[in-house]
Amino acid sequence: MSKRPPRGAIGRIRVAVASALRRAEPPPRVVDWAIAVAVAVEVVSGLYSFTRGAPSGAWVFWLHSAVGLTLAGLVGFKLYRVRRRVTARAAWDRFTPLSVLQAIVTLAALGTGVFWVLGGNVPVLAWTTLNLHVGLGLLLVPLVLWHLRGRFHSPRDVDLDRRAALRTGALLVAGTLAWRATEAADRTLDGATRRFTGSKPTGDLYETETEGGGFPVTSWVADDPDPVDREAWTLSVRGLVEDELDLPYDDLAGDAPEREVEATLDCTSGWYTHQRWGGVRVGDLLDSAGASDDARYVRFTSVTGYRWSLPIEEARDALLATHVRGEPLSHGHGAPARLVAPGRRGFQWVKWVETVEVRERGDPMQWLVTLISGFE
Ligand SMILES: Nc1nc2c(c(=O)[nH]1)N[C@H]1C(S)=C(S)[C@@H](COP(=O)(O)O)O[C@H]1N2
Ligand SMILES: [Mo]
Repeated sequence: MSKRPPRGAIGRIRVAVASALRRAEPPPRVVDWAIAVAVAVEVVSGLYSFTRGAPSGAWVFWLHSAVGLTLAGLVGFKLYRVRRRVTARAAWDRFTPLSVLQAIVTLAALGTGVFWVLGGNVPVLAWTTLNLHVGLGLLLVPLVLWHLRGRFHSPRDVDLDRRAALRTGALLVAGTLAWRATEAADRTLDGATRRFTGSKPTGDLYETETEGGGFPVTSWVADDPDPVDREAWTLSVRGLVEDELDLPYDDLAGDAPEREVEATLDCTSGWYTHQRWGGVRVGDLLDSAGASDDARYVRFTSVTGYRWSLPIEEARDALLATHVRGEPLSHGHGAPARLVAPGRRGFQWVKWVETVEVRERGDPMQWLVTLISGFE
């Protein structure tokens, strides 16, 4: 190949950019390992973020954004480095198709994340772009593991000297600055209506699916019971209590709810709604039943089996809601009663609650049960 001297201003800029990029690029194996680590951080922080609904958890979302944009830079370097191995068919080996697929999924995961943050949403069937982002991110786990099987270099071979470490650190700084820039861009484009969780206010997200209080009815996967008959239903309070209770609807709600609270329902599909909820304070229920001193957790179980548990102090302040905006709950929103757990994400707000159980331990199986609830 012959190298011609660059001509004109554009040529000179191109050369300057190329040489700056060359100076910024960490060594290949450092890039590869940094990608693996960044993907791991993204998957863990992304999943962990599902459990953060109060502003004290905002750092998880910041970390996820900054590392995500750093990953974009790393992937850029990597794709540039291997471009010839992909474009020349003769250079393909049996792992190349998988690598190409991995590159596509990675770019799609990053792209949907950034698109969402900038206010975009193109729903596909029941999926928001945020759901799609989560799905693509999770798909990366098996792909990266498989890729490591085919292209593994021991971390001991990684030439992470001072300079490589500085370059990698500089990329992280660039990723963080890029994240600040997307936040600023979002404020101008979208008026910063997103919560720190990334969720957007409802109304326009799912115009067709609103019912009752004017916010979406969302059920996790296949949980879709028949309407619960208020007259036949009772709320059972069980477990570590002096007196087990079976409360009919009228004892719970009477003519008007005992207590009203304002709380934000924030679904991991990416929407939130701030509502006034009416019902009974769970602490009052526990006091009527006489919760034991050994009690540490309270578990709320739906007629469908879907369930969640909260540490007892938090549970006491939660609400078993029968009303929203002064109206009895609609079926879709969990009538006769649903959990309102301020500071928790929507999937933890169990609908159609029929049992409240006072327990000594938490319930690790609840994670699995919520995922598969409704598939019988
Ligand atoms: N029993 C049961 N409770 C549930 C769900 C479910 O599928 N089954 N979905 C959860 C999810 S993911 C969310 S976001 C909220 C949605 O509440 P809404 O339908 O009133 O908006 O309910 C939660 N409670
Ligand atoms: Mo949700």
